Amino acid sequence: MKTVYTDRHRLRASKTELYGGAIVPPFECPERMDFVLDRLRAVELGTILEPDSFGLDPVRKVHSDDYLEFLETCWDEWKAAGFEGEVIAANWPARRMTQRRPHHIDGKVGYHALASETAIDQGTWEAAQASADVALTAQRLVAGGERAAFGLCRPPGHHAARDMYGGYCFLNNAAIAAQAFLDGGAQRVAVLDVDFHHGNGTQDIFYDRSDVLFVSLHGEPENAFPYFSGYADETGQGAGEGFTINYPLPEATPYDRWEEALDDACARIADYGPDALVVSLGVDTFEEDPISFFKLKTEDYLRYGRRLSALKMPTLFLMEGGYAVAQVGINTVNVLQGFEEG
Ligand code: OKP
Ligand code: ZN
Repeated sequence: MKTVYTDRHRLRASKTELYGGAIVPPFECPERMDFVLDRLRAVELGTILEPDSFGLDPVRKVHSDDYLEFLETCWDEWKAAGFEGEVIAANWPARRMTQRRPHHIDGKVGYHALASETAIDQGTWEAAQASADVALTAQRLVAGGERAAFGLCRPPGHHAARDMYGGYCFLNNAAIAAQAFLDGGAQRVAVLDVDFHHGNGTQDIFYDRSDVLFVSLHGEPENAFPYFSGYADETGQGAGEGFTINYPLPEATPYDRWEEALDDACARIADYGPDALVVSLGVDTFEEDPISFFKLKTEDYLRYGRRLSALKMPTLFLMEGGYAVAQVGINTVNVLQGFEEG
């Protein structure tokens, strides 16, 4: 399997994350990619290619213009306002308040943020665009006939909604790639999100549509970020009713229980009969992940990679989360190796 990757992810080098009331070094750090690359090379999974540049046209299909304009200009506006630190949201259009977009950057940040842990630094916008280019380049390989490809995206994407960033995500790589399959002639695309966290952004983007089936296994929202999305009764709306499927799972979920949900998810995906499958591949389901609460072990990633292979669908894997940094490589690549064995 080919991998698409660029060092430009290093431009996202935020130094701050708001965590438990303290400012800490971000869990979502550049070193994560080094471990994945090392493992890809160690097992000789396949060629590692640079992405091509696709520009913003495919991005505009899933994100709003005012949001993209915000991402492009927020760092300069923040500095021009005289703020010393990185861009962090501190104000929200909360319940019963107006949803009008403010002019001052301190207000605009809150308008476009869905959480405050994620700080924006100078290179974030360029890195986010590079990450989308990685996804689109890998998507083109699969659309062009490869059985599977891996987009080693950083920053991740699945929390990014049509007009909101947060949860370490800015552009929704999986949604951009799913839309690119459709625009290339696919009739239906399935997105399977196996990251520990609910892919609220991907759900948001496709919630009222039937041409993308969104299926997610994740920590139950009562107890896990993003807290306000991911319940089993969120099933889509309008033409999209029935095309969102959520499997919220409790604390300490072991592999066998997780695999039951995966089997059900796979059956639903098979029934849908998509032309392509996009996998939001986060490995923060790992038992040693510092911010998550499932109990998957390293060998379990091989097992579910084989399970995904049995779907026999053109498959695009896109990197999402995983914060047990030294094990992110082996766990991620185990899924891809299991898939190739399957
Ligand atoms: C991004 B991705 C944990 C706080 C978590 C944000 C998590 C973002 C995860 N107590 N805050 O889905 O891996
Ligand atoms: Zn996650």
